[in-house]
Parts: sequence; C-alpha cells; structure tokens
Amino acid sequence: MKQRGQGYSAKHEGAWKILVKPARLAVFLLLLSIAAERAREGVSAELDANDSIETVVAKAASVRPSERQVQWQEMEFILFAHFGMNTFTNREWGSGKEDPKFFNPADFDAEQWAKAAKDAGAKMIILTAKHHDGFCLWPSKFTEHSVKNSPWKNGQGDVVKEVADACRGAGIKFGVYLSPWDRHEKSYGTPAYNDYYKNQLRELLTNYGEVSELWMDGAGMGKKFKRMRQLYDWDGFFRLARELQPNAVIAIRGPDVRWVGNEAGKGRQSEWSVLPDKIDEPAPDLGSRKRLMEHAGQGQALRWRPAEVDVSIRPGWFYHSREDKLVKSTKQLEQIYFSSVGGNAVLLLNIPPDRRGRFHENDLARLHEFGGFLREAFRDDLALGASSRASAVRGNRNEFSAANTVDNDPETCWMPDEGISSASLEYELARPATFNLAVLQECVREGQRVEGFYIDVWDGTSWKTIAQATTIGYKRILRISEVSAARVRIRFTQSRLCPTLSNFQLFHIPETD
Ligand code: FUL
Repeated sequence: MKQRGQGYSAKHEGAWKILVKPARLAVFLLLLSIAAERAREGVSAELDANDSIETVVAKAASVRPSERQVQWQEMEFILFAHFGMNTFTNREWGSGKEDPKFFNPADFDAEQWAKAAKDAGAKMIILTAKHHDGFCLWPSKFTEHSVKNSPWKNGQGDVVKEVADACRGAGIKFGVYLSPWDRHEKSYGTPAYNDYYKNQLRELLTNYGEVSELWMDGAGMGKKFKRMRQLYDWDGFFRLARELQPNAVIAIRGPDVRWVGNEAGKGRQSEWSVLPDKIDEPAPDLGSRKRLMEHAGQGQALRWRPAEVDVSIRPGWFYHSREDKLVKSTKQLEQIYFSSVGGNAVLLLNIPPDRRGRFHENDLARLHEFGGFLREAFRDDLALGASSRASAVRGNRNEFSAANTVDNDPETCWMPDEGISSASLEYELARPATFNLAVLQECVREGQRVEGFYIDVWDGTSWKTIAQATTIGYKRILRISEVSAARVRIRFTQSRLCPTLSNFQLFHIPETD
C-alpha cells in the first residue's frame, strides 16, 4: 500500500533531480570555464623548502605559458621605435624640461615604418609613446607636455594613432612603451602619480585599437635614483592593462615577458622560460636544476617568463645623425637573430626614426637586406615530410607520433610517456641533402622540458654527432658545419619528465663571412 508522503517524496525527488541536474551542469560548466581560464592564464608551481630534486623537476615541468605568451613568442621578431623629444634634442635621456616646441618631424611617415617592418618579416612595432622625459606622443588629456603643444601638424597630430593605424594597415601588431619613470610630471614621487600613469594607460589601451605588448621599462628605479623614488602601484597597473587589453603581454616590469638581461642582442646557451620569481636578470644561469633547487630553499614559485632580447640597430636607442655610419651590419643582425630567436627568445630590434619621422635610408637598407636573408635562409625545409620513427610514443597513439615533427604544423607534437626522459627520433629524408642549420621546437604549451640533446647523421657505416645543445624551448636554431646525409637522428639525453618536439627542420643557408 502506498504510504502517505511516498508519492510526495517521489515527486519531490523527481523535482529535485530536475533542479539538481541543471545545478550540476552549472557547476560542471563553471569548473570547465575555471580550467579553461587557468589554461589561458598559464600554470605556475609553488616550490617548497623540503622539495626533493625530483619534485622540483616535476613542478618545473608542470609550468605552462598563458595563451597570450604563446602568441607573443610566435611573433619571434618585432621592432622597437624609439622616437620622441630625444630625437630632436639629440639625447638618450631627456631631463623633462624640454620645450614641446622642439618636437617637429618634417616628413612624418608611419606607413614607411610599418612597410619596412612587414618587408623584413617583423610582426609588430612597439612605439615609445612616452620615454623618461615625460613627453607624450599622443594628445593626452592629463598633461600639457605632449604633441598637442608642438608645432607638428599645428598641435593636431597624434603619433600613436598614426603608428597604430599604419601597423594595422600593414597587417602587423602594435605595442606601446610607457615609461613608468617620468622626469617631467610634477606628481612623480607621490601617490597621485599612480593615478596619472593609470589615466595614461587607459588612454593608450582604449583609444588605439588592439595593443599586443605593453612595455613597462625598469629605468630610474635603481639605487642611484633613491632621492626621487616612486612607490608604484604595479598591481593596479597590471590589473588595468588586463582589463583593457586582455591579450596584451606586459613586459619587463610586468609578469609576462622578461628582459634577457643585456642590450647587446645576446641570448643564453640555456634559456629557460620556467623561472623562479626572484631572479637577477643578467645572471648567466637562471633556470637550471641547480638554480631551481636554490630557489626551492627560499619557497618561491615557478612561472613561465620567456625572454625578450632588446637591441638597437645603432649604438643609441634614439636617432643621432652621428651614428648614421654605425648601423649594424647584416652579419651582426644575423648573429643577433640566431642568438635570440634561435635561443628561445623574441628579438626586439630598435630602428630609431630620424628627425623627419622616417626610418633613415641606412637602417632601411639594412633591414631590407636582413629580411631578405631570413626569407632565403628558411625557404626550403629539407626535413619536411621525411619518414620518421621514434624510440617511444605516448600511449602508442598517432596523435603523438614522430611524423608530427616534420609536418609543417606547429600545433602537432611528438612525445613519449611522462617519465621517459631519454628518447630518440630518427628521420630518413626524402632525398640525401646538404644542410648547415637545424631548427627544433618544443611543444611549449606542454611546458619546457628538454635539458640536453644531440643531432647525429648516418655516414653510411655509423652515426656521427654533428651538434649538441642543452635547452630548446619555443625554438632552438643550431648552425652546424655543412654536412650531407639522408638519415638524421635526434637523441634526447636529459629532460624534465619527458622531451617533446613539435618541429624539426633542416636548411642550407648561404655562408657569409
Ligand atoms: C632602457 C631605457 O633607459 C633606454 O632609454 C631604452 O628605452 C631601453 C630600451 O630601456 O631602460
């Protein structure tokens, strides 16, 4: 017999289920979106003073880049344009006392900059919207120290807008340098300056379309500037930048991109993107196992912090006519490229526009030549479509097969099971080839893991080692003595948990002396 209340409770249960289902679904979707957001934002790892070396290595291998960091690194080569008051006063650091009337480019042409960048293969221009002298290249509402009080275009001009538009027109990205150190602004050194800086950030990140990199320079903050120190609201700056331009990386003082530690165009032999919070940027070793263990003792966190190599095509950052004959040679630019892009970093090459507001002919010619070199060098990948096999493949799944490394698709990867830290990949090229350059790329969305590897060629009787290196990361380019072979092998001898590879290429580049 049916008990009183049973019907009710069954009905109630049914209703409850109906209620629970959407609730569960909502929780599930919420968790999913949290996981997706975490993946978008990257993954960091806390170190503990008691961590063993194995634990530290496993934690380091679990660190992941944010999506904006991956997209930034994929640009590889970008331009810096130092232009402003210093261009007209012939200085590198202005005092902030300069008269806005000095700023008067005679033949300003942002399209010329953008076309030259595009032609050279650069993917973005970062403009010094405000350098340390505080002079603003856009008509900021928050200061009189800007283009609006200059004779250029009768005070109606906006350099930021013209450069942003020209970049978009040429199909490249746009970034801004906004110096935190400001030698003109009266509020500098007081809390009110943080609002001033935020107001300017808001203008730059709202009124000029997409901004892909925000450069917050570190100058003016060292011990020798003690007298006029500003307590910066860094977190407030970063929050605002994220809110207004969520896809923009925040470089140098910011969390996304690290200064490589020199201005000479040099990357490291072992450039790690997985680093502890506190680093001494110029130090030769930042991310080895030994370093990580030292930092574990201090209980720091590990984060994805890829390197950017900023270097000028001339001795100075700003244009000086006396340096017209000191533009770096194509050979020097090649070396810089191999050391930066070829060493797991992004190359940020400065071309300082002259007083006309144009790239000078000498810089232009060099940039064009360098672009030509890059196009020629990477035109014909001799490993493309090679037949391949791996000593181990994760779960024996096609999805992780060796063929993914020679398919010209950066999104597909080879990897063995976690824990297999030594492995090898063997390739049989479509035809015997002569090469002197190898390009390797890890699947950086899976972190940075490779610590040591060799490249060998089969000479008909035995394997001969032709190259050896430590880290790979986003990209490693190895220049090797010219060699002819049809069989090539990569041996990964040390990795964090397991190696991964998304790309392997071989090229023959013209030897320049
Ligand atoms: C430095 C600045 O002081 C230089 O003037 C230049 O802008 C360089 C890229 O960064 O910190």
